[in-house]
Amino acid sequence: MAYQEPDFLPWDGRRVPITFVGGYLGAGKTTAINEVLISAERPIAVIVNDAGAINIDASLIKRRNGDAIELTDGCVCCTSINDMGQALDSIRSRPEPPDHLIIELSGIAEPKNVVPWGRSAGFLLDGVVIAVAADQMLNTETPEWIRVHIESQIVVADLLVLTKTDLVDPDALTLVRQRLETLAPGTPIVDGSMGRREPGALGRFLALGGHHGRDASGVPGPTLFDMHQAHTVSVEGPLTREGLDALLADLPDRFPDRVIARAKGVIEVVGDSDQQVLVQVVGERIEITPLFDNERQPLTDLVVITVDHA
Ligand SMILES: Nc1nc2c(ncn2[C@@H]2O[C@H](COP(=O)(O)OP(=O)(O)OP(=O)(O)O)[C@@H](O)[C@H]2O)c(=O)[nH]1
Ligand SMILES: [Mg+2]
Ligand SMILES: [Zn+2]
Repeated sequence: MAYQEPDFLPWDGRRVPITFVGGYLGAGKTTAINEVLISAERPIAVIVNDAGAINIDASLIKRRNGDAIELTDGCVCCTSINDMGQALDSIRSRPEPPDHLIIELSGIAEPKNVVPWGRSAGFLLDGVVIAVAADQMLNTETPEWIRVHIESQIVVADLLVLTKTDLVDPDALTLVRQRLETLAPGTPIVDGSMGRREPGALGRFLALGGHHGRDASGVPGPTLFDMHQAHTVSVEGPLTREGLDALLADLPDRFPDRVIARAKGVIEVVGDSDQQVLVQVVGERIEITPLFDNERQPLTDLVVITVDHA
């Protein structure tokens, strides 16, 4: 049965502003949200939708903030719509409202499908932030249907956050900015990249002042969930660093007819000193980050999201 929204208003009619954060797989949504949480000095609730079977982003956010609700194994804009309703219900049933709610969408979500939730009982839509990875925009190998999807996310944005500008040269960056300006004329663009953040850029996440982004309903949306597949690659016991490198190097061979868009996991590496690492794969880039002892979290298998490049 479809989710039924309650018709009462909690909190004496006070409404909690919602910021949706979208952007393609691996664009840098969680990284930016964590940065916002670090600098915000008020209670912010977060809902994180991870398309794979394990919600690694939620644990990354809980490490910073503690107030994260997980929506795992599906996409809130299509396959897990009821889960979104239930997550909002659980916030709505709290005696005290949070000051703000940030909802990280899955990388394959069409933000225009979820924007109406921002207007449901007890909430108000503050706006839509879209993270855009500069290197992804310049990648000429991205299939057309993914490009169309990324562009339809950009169109609905109230704020565009450029990420990974550290990975591209200045001339290329100018091209990316021009492309964004053409797709979404007048939409503010800030550089939110690691190490290059414009002062105050991410603070704007919590002060968008309403949704003005274009309604993208005229843009045809492919059914993205069908084109992406989430897999779990089991990780047997702690690995040596060489074992981990080999596992990652062999990953593409496990999916012979598909291309890996994203993978992540928290894995124990044994060696001179045992350590947990966060493994992040975006396209061909692999990032392995050792976790400090106080960041230890439950180990996971590797969640891999592949796309059909045919
Ligand atoms: N060089 C560079 N790497 C970045 C930047 N922002 C994010 N990353 C890296 O990109 C990878 C993905 O970042 P996330 O923040 O997890 O991206 P996401 O959009 O939340 O990913 P999904 O939720 O899986 O779609 C991680 O390895 C980050 O460290 C940036 O500005 N520069
Ligand atoms: Mg994320
Ligand atoms: Zn969806």
